[in-house]
Amino acid sequence: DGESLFISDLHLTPDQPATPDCFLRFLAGRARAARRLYILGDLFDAWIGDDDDAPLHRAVRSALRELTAAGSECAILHGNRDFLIGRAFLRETKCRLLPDPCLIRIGGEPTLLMHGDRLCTDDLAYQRFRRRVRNPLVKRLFLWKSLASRRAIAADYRRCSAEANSAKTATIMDVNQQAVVETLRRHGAVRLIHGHTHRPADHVHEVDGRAARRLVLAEWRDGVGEALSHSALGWRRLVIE
Ligand code: OKV
Ligand code: MN
Repeated sequence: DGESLFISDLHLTPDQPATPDCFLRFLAGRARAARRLYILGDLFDAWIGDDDDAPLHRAVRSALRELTAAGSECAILHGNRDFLIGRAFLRETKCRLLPDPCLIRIGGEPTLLMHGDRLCTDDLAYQRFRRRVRNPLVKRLFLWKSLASRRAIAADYRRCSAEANSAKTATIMDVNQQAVVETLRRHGAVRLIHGHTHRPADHVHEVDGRAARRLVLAEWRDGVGEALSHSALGWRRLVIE
């Protein structure tokens, strides 16, 4: 039933134009030949509201609209950075927003899609931040502010986060193994696809005596990306240049 592509962690920003260029070529080419594109979070390095009129955001919105108009489906999950992607963006691009986690069937197998940040349960400071900014009232108050004040607040957050992360160990910033197994068990999934950690790998976990696979997507950087493909040929990782 056609090819499905999975990508995440493009962290698109005008400061590094090679990656948006690569993504726009991907949307006009490889993605258009696919039946469905899944974006598993952090498409953007920052998202402070759908009304952001930066040229990069406009270009990406119209390229996604061209993709869906050409007949490919595009589903998107919120990442930890672009969790404010909202209704106006979805209306304009005709992308579908999926909940995190989201259970789909692919190749007959129950497969769980996540961004991945919810699995990093050892990073208590991040989970606290996550709860605070995802609070519906806090989000609403933020979106009521002018674009200029939202930009200033976001710049502050990024500065603090860079400082905090440099003090954290690699294990704290990876997924918690127990959280992975519990999540797979709770949803009856035999496969989990996520990004966020920037540690691309194929893992096997034992869940109630059965093997479950965890496919971690790579980040896009310096104009090179990765897409995980599922088709009649099975599962493959594609290099996107
Ligand atoms: C996103 C992350 C910056 C991590 C702020 C309420 C509040 C939303 C926000 C501000 C920041 C998103 C929206 C951004 C994620 C960072 C730095 C670290 C680890 C508020 C609602 F509290 F100020 F009112 N934000 N931006 N980080 O720049 O895109 O995920 S962001
Ligand atoms: Mn992330």
